[in-house]
Amino acid sequence: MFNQIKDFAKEWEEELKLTEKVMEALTDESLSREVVFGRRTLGDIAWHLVLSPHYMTGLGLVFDGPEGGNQVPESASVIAKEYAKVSHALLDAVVTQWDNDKLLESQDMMGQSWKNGATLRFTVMHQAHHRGQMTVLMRQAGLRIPEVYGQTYDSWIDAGMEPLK
Ligand code: NI
Repeated sequence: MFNQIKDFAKEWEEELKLTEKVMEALTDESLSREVVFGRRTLGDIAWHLVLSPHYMTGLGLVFDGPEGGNQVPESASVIAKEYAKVSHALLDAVVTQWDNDKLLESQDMMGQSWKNGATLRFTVMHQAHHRGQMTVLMRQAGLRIPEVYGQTYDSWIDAGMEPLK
């Protein structure tokens, strides 16, 4: 739950930078990597993270959604570009259209009454959850994964150290 717009802004800005790094590490070929046969792909999950900030327009925030709507692009660079746009647009919308009082107002979310500050917290956590799914699929696809909350196998090797198990 966020009680202050500035707290959300600071955290979302940090989180969107981490997500941008992950998005920028995607390749076109990697997008078809599936969680299990016939289920969501890496591209589906990445695009879900592009679409999800825009769900906040259902709570009255006004900003543009990604180009292409629900259709997952075949280009990793398009996904990364659209993510950067929409994640910054959400940030701008919250900072310019809501105030601290607005965070305490409740609205319907998935059939429940949630304070707007709680919905923003969910948005941050939801992104971290799917970003974690992405990095596993990216590793399985043979990609180098950027550091998110700490060092990766590759950065330990680069540092001349024994990677942690
Ligand atoms: Ni989701």
